[in-house]
Amino acid sequence: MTDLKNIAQNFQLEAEIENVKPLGEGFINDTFIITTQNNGPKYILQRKNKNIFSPIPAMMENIQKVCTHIKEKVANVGGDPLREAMTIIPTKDEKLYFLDNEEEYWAVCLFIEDTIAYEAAETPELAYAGGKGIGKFQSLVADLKEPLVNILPGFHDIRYRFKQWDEVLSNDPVGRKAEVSEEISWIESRKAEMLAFWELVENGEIPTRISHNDTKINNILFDKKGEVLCVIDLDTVLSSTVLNDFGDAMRFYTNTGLEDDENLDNVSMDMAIFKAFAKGYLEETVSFLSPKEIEYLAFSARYITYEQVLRFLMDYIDGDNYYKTKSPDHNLVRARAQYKLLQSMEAQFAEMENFVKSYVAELQ
Ligand code: GN1
Ligand code: MG
Repeated sequence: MTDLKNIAQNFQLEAEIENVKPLGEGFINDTFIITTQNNGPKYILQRKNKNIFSPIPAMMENIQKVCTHIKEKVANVGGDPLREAMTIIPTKDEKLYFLDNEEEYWAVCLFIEDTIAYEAAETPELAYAGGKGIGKFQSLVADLKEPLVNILPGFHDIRYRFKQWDEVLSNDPVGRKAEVSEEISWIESRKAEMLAFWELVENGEIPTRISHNDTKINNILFDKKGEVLCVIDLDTVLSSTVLNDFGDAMRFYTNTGLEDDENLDNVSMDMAIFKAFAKGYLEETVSFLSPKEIEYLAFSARYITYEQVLRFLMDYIDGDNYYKTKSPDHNLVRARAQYKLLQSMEAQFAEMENFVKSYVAELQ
């Protein structure tokens, strides 16, 4: 058993450690909360998943660049850089991570008090605030000139995902392929339209900008007034298209069921949530988005949801090597639920597109 307190001791904490306990249910990293004595500051400790993010030191540099940039901008307008941006706590020897004896990487950031992290966008008001939060994040980093290292090659790149997909299907390492032929056809039948979208990113018609790439609602912290205070979980900050962020948020916010709902009747896309998030997002971003980005905003929800069906299904066929799972068919359950959501988006696509168009016209 890893001695978490011992790991935590290596960082520049401002008070004596009281306790280190597990926090949340991320699919990739292991997360803990550090409390300190006499009600001192709290911290988040994470074991970063080196099988996914590589190399971790470069990832931590990326995060630090983004945080430093946001802090400067927040300070310039009289905000609180310790609450409105993540603060990385370095190790006692001034590194952004600690490498333990088992070659595992650990990082610490300051826990921001008096905030709320939601697990679902329960109301349009919350979705509107979330849209503003993601839009504001993108506008804050839009002028960050320092390049980020691409520590996740091909992350939201469907051409790359198809390469992985073809390999996994041809290897069929645990013999699951035959039982999911229908699910495989969901992916195959939509390949062309997804590649056509990604080609616009590849040929620069859709520009590359700094994006977050994992915009689930629990990756932003709200203050007690219901406004977004700070965007967290910056492991996936990359230069890619900002449409990833809009699409991934829609995949998560608009779902009337759970990401892994076993009852597919629960799952559909909630149009009121779509509109509310889109409003908030566009109000913050319309000034810098290009016409092509706006044109493909609604499609990005389908793109990322499709990609997620593919990634869950591919991990199932591969024998569950990527995502943490709670049962042998968990990835398959997730893939089916995400597919139901995708179908609901496809059925409502015209209305999604029309809404974006008309709201942009209103703002301009
Ligand atoms: C992973 O770790 P978590 O839950 O924030 C994944 C996202 C997926 C998401 C599915 C690095 O995010 O891409 O959309 O699960 N992150 C990585 O819920 O693969
Ligand atoms: Mg995350």
